[in-house]
Amino acid sequence: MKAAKLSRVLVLFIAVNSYSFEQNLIINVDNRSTVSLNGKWQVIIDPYETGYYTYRYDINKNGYFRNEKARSKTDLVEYDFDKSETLNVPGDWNSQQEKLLFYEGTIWYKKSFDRIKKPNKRAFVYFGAANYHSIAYLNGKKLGEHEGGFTPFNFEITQLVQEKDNFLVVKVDNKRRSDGVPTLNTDWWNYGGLTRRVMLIEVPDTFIKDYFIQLKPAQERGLAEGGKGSLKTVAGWIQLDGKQAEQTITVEIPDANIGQTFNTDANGYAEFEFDAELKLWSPDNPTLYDVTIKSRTDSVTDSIGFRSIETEGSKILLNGKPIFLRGISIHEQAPRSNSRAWSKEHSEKLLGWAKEMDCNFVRLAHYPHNEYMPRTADRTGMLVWSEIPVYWTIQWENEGTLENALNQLTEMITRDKNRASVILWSMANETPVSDARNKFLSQLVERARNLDPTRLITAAMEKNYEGNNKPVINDPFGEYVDVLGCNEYIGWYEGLPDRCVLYTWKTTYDKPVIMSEFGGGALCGFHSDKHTRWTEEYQEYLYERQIEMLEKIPFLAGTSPWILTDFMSPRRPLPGIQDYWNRKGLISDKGEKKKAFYTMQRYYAKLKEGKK
Ligand code: GCB
Repeated sequence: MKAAKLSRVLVLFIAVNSYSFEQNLIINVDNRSTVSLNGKWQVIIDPYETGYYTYRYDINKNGYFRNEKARSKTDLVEYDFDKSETLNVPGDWNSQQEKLLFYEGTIWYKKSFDRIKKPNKRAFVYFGAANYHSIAYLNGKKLGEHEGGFTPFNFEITQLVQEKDNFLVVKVDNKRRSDGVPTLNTDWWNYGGLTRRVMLIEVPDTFIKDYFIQLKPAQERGLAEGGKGSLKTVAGWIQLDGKQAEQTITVEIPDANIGQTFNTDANGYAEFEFDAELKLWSPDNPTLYDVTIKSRTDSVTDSIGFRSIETEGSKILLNGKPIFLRGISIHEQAPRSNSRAWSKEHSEKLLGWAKEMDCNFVRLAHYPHNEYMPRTADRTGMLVWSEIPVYWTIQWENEGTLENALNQLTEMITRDKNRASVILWSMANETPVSDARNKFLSQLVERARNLDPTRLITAAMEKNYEGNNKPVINDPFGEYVDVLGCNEYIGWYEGLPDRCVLYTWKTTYDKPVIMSEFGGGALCGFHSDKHTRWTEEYQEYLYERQIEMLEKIPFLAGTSPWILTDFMSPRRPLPGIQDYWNRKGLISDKGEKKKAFYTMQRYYAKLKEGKK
């Protein structure tokens, strides 16, 4: 696997060249030896960053990270974590205190802990995500920084951690930035804080840090005559971290009678390939195998499904057979809550609702969701589109912005590349066409293909017009992707629902198209005639008309309407209707299903029966 090797080189390259981006991500943290640091953390709200800058706006060497205390009655210390209020971790701060609902700035978090030291073990602190920029310190020493609010990162603390009275301080800043990813403008709540779990991970001196185990990608299997090549070859690589780089590794899949041995090289890296008789993973049969990787010093088990995903003309093929993606878009909004989702229960509820609608596919918008989502999708049988927040008007010509986007992409793929559910990596959403944007996005595609040659690449794009009622999908970025996503709001931002049926769609690409967004707003419980905006009847009518239109698009390979549930957005102030919620959910913020939910459910039931 040449591509995998290249990716490893790329990852190492970033690690040495970029101070602020931590690339030594440990994967599959659920199956490691860990200690949770979740729970109450002491916090200091610091809108002026007094704990970081001096009054001359230099970085303060005596910042809050030192966790100082006044030790005598004459001492002047103007903060005290231990007398400060607390916030729950994981959790956004906005939904935990009314005064923080609209807060955008810095909050300092502190957690104290003891740790029993064990010989020959290394320790890491792992953050599931922190939005947006964070700096972590242990016992007064800086561990590192991280930018990007939706991907995990970890820092090694082996040398710094003590048996007693450790204090971990994290400065989290969710100020929006014009050069950020996303940039200043989004249609979702800018939830700040340690939004996902935090834990200590304990590993042996030399440990299995990362691995990639999937069916060999289509292009490498080759097209066997009359078919799509063998679906029996497993291929991948393993990366050790530590001094004992050269080791013998075993990959075991007991339920498939597999036990294969390989040797890692002087960099702790091994590629492998072997044949196996496997029950293929699919939404109808989400078979997962326990895969155990053993080295002399470490052992880690994962639950992995095996399936292929490829395209042929305008069709998407799962395990060599055409599949229509009956999808729904989902934001990481916790069910029946004004907070960001983070737990296994949240993911089970959200994906459970999608199942109830007869979906086999979800678009996880507009950023990588917490790891429970793809894990739950793996278990319950749901195909996944996963994307990075390259949204709307990113600074296309800014090298730092590109580096940041590449890094978020790398972290997303690193974490989820062994999830059978994930079939599509999406590079961007509704970005305005320009040469600079095409160049930026094509570099993301190159990185994604290098890191993961097994999945399809997509992006949610916009349509153009070739004449009256003649939309055409011809975004030049379409050249680079395998599957075209198209967002359209006919009947909501563009005319009234009846307009849909006049449209004849065209594409300039012989590639599958997913209608990655369509929809309209409705306040649950607001009823009137179907021409009254914001009613459930209007939304239902819009969906009916959309479906009529979609059924006539020959190259359509899937749909993921906007959106499963209402979600919070500062761009949606209309009193009595929105109250800072985007109301395009098919399910309300209270968990009630709107009429259009059932419209989609009926459509998908029909498609499923027809096995389109
Ligand atoms: C879009 C965006 C999505 C918005 C949605 C809307 O096109 O991709 O992020 O939330 O429209 O509701 O307007």
